[in-house]
Amino acid sequence: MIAKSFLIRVLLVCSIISGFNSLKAQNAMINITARHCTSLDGKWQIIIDPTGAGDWRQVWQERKPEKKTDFIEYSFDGGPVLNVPGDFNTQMTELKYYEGTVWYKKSFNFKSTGNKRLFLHFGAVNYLASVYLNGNLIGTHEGGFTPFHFEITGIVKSGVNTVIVRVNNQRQKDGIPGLGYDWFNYGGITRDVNLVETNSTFISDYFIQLGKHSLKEVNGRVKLDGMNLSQNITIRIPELKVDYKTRSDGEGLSEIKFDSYFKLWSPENPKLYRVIIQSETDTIYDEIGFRSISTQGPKILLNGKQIFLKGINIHEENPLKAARAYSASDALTLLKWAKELGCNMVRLAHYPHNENMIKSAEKLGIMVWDEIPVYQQIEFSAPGVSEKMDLMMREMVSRDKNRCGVIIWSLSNETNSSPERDKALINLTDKCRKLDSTRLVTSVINDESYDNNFVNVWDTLYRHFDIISFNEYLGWYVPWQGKSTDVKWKFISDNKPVVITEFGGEAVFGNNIGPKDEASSWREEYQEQIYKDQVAMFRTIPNLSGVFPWLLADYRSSGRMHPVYQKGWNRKGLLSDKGEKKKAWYILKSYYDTINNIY
Ligand code: GCB
Repeated sequence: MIAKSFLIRVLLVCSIISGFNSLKAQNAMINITARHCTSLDGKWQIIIDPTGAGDWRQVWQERKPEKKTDFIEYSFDGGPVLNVPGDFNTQMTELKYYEGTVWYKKSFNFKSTGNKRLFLHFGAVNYLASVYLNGNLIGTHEGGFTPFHFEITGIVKSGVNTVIVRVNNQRQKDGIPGLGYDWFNYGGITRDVNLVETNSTFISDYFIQLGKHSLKEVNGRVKLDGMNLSQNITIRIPELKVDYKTRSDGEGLSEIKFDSYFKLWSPENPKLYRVIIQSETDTIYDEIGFRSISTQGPKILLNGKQIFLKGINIHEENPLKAARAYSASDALTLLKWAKELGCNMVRLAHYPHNENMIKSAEKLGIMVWDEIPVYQQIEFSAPGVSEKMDLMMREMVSRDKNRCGVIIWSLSNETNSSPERDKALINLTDKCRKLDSTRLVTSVINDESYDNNFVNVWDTLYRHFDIISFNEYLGWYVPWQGKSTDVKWKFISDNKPVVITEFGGEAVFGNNIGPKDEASSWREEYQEQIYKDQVAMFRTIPNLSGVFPWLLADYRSSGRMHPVYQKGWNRKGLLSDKGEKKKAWYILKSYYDTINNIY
């Protein structure tokens, strides 16, 4: 008896696992802002499942007792509810540090409106998602920070439908990120859920941006999905009197190429145009900006003119709420701070943030560094890892490629040097360039050496990237070996722009106990001195084209365990968790105020 029930459980778990291989999310772009959507945000019922019992009890069947002798050892009814979007950890005290499975349930009413198609779209679920509709698995997705959807045309029924999602945020050795990372592992359905309705043939993808090195030629594409693939396609920009016409081929693909005199997007003039993309069976409205981004030897050029990236790193967390940031108002809280600091760019570390961040940054004139969570200890040679990296890159590019504010795709951060890593990242970089040849592509590395006040940025991987982007913690993890103004540098190439993507140190706002010049006092003065030294050092770096301090605000990270100073927070913020400005804030701000870009 025991053996039999064990076997049934094994079979069930196997069928769930094999589901992961066969029902992957469709990752073509569906631009939900431009479409007829029904939001499934709001209260979802949940079951917390720390042991995974829900898998073999088949929670997705949502069985109810039928006979007097029946009892079912789970139920959504009578249980807790959580808000979607939002992380689960900060919504219930018992989930504070939870890393495991939570089952989510939501019912919706559906009334068929003829010959339409319907998609179930998730902005992001951290980390594994298995999605069931009316008791059947419709698909799975791995990766916590990018959107995915499943078509449910024909499976959705008239009347009440039920979606159940198994969400699991357990760290995976072969996951992306892997087991260790320095941010809080917020789990759950963290971004919006929508039902997206389309016509039977619809515009499934479009890319409308200036071609590389051009200030007036749009070079893009439109893709249709459905049965009626060969159609007349029109791109209109009423403000510019653009009315471009073409036709899609038998595969539903059309190349887009036209000229216009654009007011180019820049931090000083973040101009967006209303663009209408039309086929015979579909119309999409978007707000699109036009700019060019390129490098010329050691310079970064925005619209053909040299620009210095006055950056700041940001995690997707609202420190004032100590929770995952997801809303437009969370985005504005963070981005207005960046603006106040004098930044023209944000590095959205270390994973694609929600679309509110990208869109608000673009409107505020802030350039964006978009990154996938290929972070530190990734198992590059483990089966499936390359495919996961590839998928995340595609999902990021697919979602953000029409956002001109995004100027850099970053494909990894601080991975350990090895032949497997090099092969995987070179491959990924090539694939990314094939998808989008218009932006800069890089990876962040920190394996430079530092001896006798001499920094050697040697990694040959940089040869494959558009910029040399590296992290250095001189004055914090690595003590200075001489005067900051005397640091000497050697780079693997003298003909590429150099960008420092992280530097900084920790300090507790308002702490005034202990010597000012000792790191272990966690005083603001120590962090302030790091910033003074770093700013002085920047003048020694040839081809420096931008800096990104680590980071805007203190953020939660369970590995930061000092009981007095950290309390589960990484304190390298220029702002405290209450939004108070530390002394180092003013050092950076006055440095940025002295840099006058033409823009
Ligand atoms: C780094 C990582 C960043 C960390 C930071 C730190 O190099 O890229 O994710 O959080 O250092 O605070 O140590």
